[in-house]
Amino acid sequence: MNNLLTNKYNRGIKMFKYSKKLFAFFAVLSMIFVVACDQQGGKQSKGKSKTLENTKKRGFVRCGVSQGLPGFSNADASGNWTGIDVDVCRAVAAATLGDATKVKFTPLSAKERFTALTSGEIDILARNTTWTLSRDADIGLTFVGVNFYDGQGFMVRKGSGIASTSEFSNGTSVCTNLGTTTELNMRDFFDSRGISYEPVVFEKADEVVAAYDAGRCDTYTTDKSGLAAQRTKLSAPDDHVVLPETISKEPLGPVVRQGDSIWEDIVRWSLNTMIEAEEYGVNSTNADMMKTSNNPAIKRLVGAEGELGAAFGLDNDWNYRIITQVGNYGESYKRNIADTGILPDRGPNELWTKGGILYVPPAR
Ligand SMILES: N[C@@H](CCC(=O)N[C@@H](CS)C(=O)NCC(=O)O)C(=O)O
Repeated sequence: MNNLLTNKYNRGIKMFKYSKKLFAFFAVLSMIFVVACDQQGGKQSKGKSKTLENTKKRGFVRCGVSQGLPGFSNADASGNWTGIDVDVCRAVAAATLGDATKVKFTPLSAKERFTALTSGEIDILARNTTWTLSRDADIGLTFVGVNFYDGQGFMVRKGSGIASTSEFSNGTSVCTNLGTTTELNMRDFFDSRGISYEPVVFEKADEVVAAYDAGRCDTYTTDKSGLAAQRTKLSAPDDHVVLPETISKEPLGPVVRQGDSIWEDIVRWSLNTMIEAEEYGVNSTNADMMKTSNNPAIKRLVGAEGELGAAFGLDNDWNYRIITQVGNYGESYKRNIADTGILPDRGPNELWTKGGILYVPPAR
């Protein structure tokens, strides 16, 4: 009996010693973990971003754009890119490299665009891309905001006599782009109405335009901004009309790879700066003067107050450079979309203070 007790006692002591060691082991492990996490946190807040470091080393921002969509991203005969999507990349170049011209644009089809970003060929995708749940969540991508609120529509020949999508009949042939939300919405639209249709789908937008122009389909469907832009490329633009219905929501915005939250923030706040600058009436010509404004929100926007760049590892003039070199959102919209006759009316892309839905969190 005594022996039994002694044995039990000895085992108890052993267990106690063992669990003390185990406890010490886990305590040390969790301390290492805490320190590591803390360093990670420290690194993040000091603005260490691999993408930013590589961009600085390389000397230019790598930006994926469309293969040519007037108003959004379009190259002229000498290879100069313009458009509101182009301006997002220029804003990031102004913020990070001090020069809005330091951007390499890679034209991508709708099908190619996401792989170009996830494979590391580009660091920003600014290509009239719709923010959807599956794109945002499933494929290693993160949408940083919206630079154009759009919706899908249909264009027809005026001679067809069709004035509304309710007049589409069985067997309607529809031209559109491969790898787009457009394709999916088109299917939902016709299927839910029980109308049979014939998709005529191409990878390149120019092939879609050419097919529609040549009469290979009854209607052309894409984002309404896309229809307005592509209409200018048709042989007789005035012979075509965009139907009034909008069949989907297409919030278009820049996208980055998942996993570099500082780079994500830089792109997000570069876009936000352009929008907030318009809200506060700060533009490319008055930004200098605004440095002495008595409104602290304006002073922060032009780098005269606060230290907003520090969180990204940027200097304090990052936002001032965006505004002076690229302009505010309104200037970009006017230059690229309104003055070019694509969509003179801002519609939902007006500021929230003027009846639109453009609303960004405050820069403070
Ligand atoms: N917003 C839609 C459609 C994007 C899209 O690729 N649209 C075509 C038709 S407007 C286009 O951009 N074409 C220009 C090009 O491919 O260069 C999406 O994200 O899927």
